[in-house]
Amino acid sequence: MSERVERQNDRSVAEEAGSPPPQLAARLQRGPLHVVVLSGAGLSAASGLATFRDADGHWARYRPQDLATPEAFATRPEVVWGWYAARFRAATAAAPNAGHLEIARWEDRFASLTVVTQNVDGLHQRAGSREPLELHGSLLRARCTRCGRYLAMAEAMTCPGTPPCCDCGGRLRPDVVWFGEALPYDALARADRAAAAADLFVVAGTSAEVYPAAGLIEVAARAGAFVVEINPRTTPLSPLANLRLAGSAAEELPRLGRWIAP
Ligand code: BV8
Ligand code: ZN
Repeated sequence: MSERVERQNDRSVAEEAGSPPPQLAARLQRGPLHVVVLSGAGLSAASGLATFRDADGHWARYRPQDLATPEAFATRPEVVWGWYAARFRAATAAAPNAGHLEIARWEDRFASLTVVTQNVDGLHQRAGSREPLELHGSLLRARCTRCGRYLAMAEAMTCPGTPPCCDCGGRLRPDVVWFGEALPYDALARADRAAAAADLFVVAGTSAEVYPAAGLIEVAARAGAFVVEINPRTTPLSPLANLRLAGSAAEELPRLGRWIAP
């Protein structure tokens, strides 16, 4: 395994001039890359959307078990629905930032690019990423707990009741994955395969605390991928990073892009 490079903000003169750190340069010389990006709430912070575990994040104000579990929805459906409806309005009012746009620019620039996200805000799609794997579902969709029908969140919010009801009388819920719920099988299987085959694995804006999503970083590192972590703070999986860019994803992703997809 190549040596770990712990980097804070010490930008060498070469880097400032635009050339990549030596370990990354060596990897880039090996030829076409299979690239995987794993994003978390920190990527959308620069778009004005709250993260979960930062000091000003959702979990600083609420307990996850009160809002992001099936039990919470069963006992206080109107509170859970209200929280997701507010986050849906915030997400639709937000705009993709330079980090989302940079990742979208990487489409068709590598042997393969797999965008995997824990985010449910839909900003990758709006930035132009063709098919992000949404491991935790999407705020932009609702589904019926009785007949399983899917509908756009915007439409669901016009249905009667709080939470709104489906035509069949069933209760509608946000189409997101709560704690204790299984991730979508196909998205997770594709993400796992991509991580195991990755040459370059870019982790942007995640605390790496939620599994099985965070486990993808371990899969990639074990398979020999060059791991780049973009986060102003270290995480439990920082030791697996070959390169850490300690800053905002909105700035560090374009900087990384100048090195890997000039
Ligand atoms: C499951 C709903 C099984 C959607 C969320 C193994 C070990 C330990 C625990 C478990 C395990 N396996 C399963 C578990 C239990 C649990 C879990 O992981 N618990 C943890 C907390 C201990 N996992 C589950 O329950 C999962 N389900 O495994 O089911 C199963 C199998 C079969 C059948 C039945 C069941 C489900 C996990 C999904 C839960 N849903 N939310 C929503 O409302 O959004 S979790 C929530 O956390 C969000 O989805 C979010 O995406 C996710 C991860 O958070 P992050 O995105 O990382 O955000 P966070 O705030 O934490 O961090 C932000 C980071 O950004 C910070 O590091 C910060 O420094 C950085 N940052 C800030 N600003 C910037 C920045 N970075 C860059 N630029 C910036 N500007
Ligand atoms: Zn229904």
